Amino acid sequence: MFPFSALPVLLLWVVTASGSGKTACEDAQKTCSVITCGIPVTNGTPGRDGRDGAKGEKGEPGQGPRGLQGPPGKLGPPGNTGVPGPPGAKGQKGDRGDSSVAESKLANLEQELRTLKSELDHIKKLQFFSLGKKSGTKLYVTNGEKMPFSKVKALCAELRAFVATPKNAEENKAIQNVANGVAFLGITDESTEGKFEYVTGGRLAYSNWKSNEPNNHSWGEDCVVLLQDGLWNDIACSSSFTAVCEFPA
Ligand code: FUC
Ligand code: CA
Repeated sequence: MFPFSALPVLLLWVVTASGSGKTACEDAQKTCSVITCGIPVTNGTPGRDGRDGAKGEKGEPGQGPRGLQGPPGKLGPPGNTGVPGPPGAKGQKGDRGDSSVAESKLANLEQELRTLKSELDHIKKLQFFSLGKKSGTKLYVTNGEKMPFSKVKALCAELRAFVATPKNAEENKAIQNVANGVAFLGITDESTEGKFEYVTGGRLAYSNWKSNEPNNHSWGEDCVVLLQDGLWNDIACSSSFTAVCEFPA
């Protein structure tokens, strides 16, 4: 049994005898606010692993040898259409083909057409001369035949002409000279009795009625004839008189 006065010595012994325990206690005093220093004990089992820390920054590329090249990737989508290329070089001259034969035939036809036009023009001049046709005046033609008015109209139409129709005294005289007899004129009142009009349409611009004509004798005179003296008389369209056709100036 130790006396109370011996207690401080005993504590000092315990502290000096601990060795490494004294050092661990002093280290702990640097970080902990309350440390109970005592006799060192055996370490316990390690605690559980802590949670994963935050992800670190990407490291520098490694220094090791480069790996083998991987397999080729998938085929990509088609690209856009490119701009047109420059025109190719001019080809060689082709063989003499059908088109040149056709062109040759066309040239011959064109020459033939020029010849025909020239001949037609010559024939027209001869005919106009023989008929006494003057430039700028209508041409009146007859075959000397007598026929009803409907036939005169049909005959002139067939010749691409009209029934002779004087629009002034000069034309009236020209028809008179050609007809050499009584000739139908292209004038009737078939549409409205008493109202004489051109067969081609329109009211009369000129007339040369014989005195007391038109009289619509026997109530059936819708056509007009040019008498030998140049005067006009209304007459039945069914009667036959000389056919005179008129061609434009
Ligand atoms: C006159 C004419 C008639 C017919 C008759 C014979 O009366 O007006 O149109 O020509 O003569
Ligand atoms: Ca009459």
